[in-house]
Amino acid sequence: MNITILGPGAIGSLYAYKLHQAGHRVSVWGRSPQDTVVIELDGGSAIHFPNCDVTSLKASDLVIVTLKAWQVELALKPLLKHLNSDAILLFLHNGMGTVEHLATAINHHPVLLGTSTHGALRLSSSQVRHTGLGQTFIGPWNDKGSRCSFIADVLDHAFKPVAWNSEIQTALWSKLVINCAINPLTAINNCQNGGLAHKDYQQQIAMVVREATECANQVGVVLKAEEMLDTVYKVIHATAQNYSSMHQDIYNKRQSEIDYITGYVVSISKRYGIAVPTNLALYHQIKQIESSWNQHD
Ligand code: KPL
Repeated sequence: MNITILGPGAIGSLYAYKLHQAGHRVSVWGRSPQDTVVIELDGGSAIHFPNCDVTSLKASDLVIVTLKAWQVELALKPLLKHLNSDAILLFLHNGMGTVEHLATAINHHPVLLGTSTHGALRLSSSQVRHTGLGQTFIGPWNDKGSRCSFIADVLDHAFKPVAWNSEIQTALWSKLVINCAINPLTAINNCQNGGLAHKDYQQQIAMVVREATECANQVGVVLKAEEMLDTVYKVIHATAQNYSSMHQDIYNKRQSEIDYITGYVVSISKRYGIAVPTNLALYHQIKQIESSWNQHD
């Protein structure tokens, strides 16, 4: 397939590399001013990808959006005019709430949403390390998307395990709860995901999970708090060496995805009148860190 990765950060680079290795024609669309982006995964050989190449974009059968949630709307809108109307859009980023903003602009495309628990770390402008083996679920956002389950097989062949999930909202909420529990805490406490296994965080993690799960239940997504807590600890252990994406953003003083992770839960809690004090406190802590840069830099 002709595939464009919009946002070749750590996770985007991982997919670009694996899809290229599986024989697809992959290009990337990133911020680099160069015509080519070089990616080396886990010390393997360097692969050169065309970057910001309109001809490749026009030929794309599949566009995988791996941007930060807050970048999606601004970056994707100007590119839509180049895409064939059959081009499949797969949104594969942390957090929720982005696609709703683009609904009218993208609804004529088959649209898929996905979620992944892989961990990846960018070591330099070209080197990427796969730090945590995870799994990917993709599923339909619209009717045209529901006819594209073959994309799960394509991705699974390149980068196992990928599964089709027609109830993708449940998978997205499940990932959202995981991110609400791990991301702000690792960023605030400057630790790897594994650091959260310490008993000091036990109560806070349990509260975050309980509150976020209640919000999911209110919007009709059935998740059980106890099962979610179990899953959160599994991810903490499986990605113990990983620095969460929010840790990496805050550490490097880059805008985080807090508005689309904890902020999304807070917005749902307001809509339904649910108390989410632990999530709200973490939300404000991250916002405070972010605004402190603007004041001092
Ligand atoms: O999604 C992640 C992230 O860092 O954003 C997890 C699963 C927590 C892995 O680090």
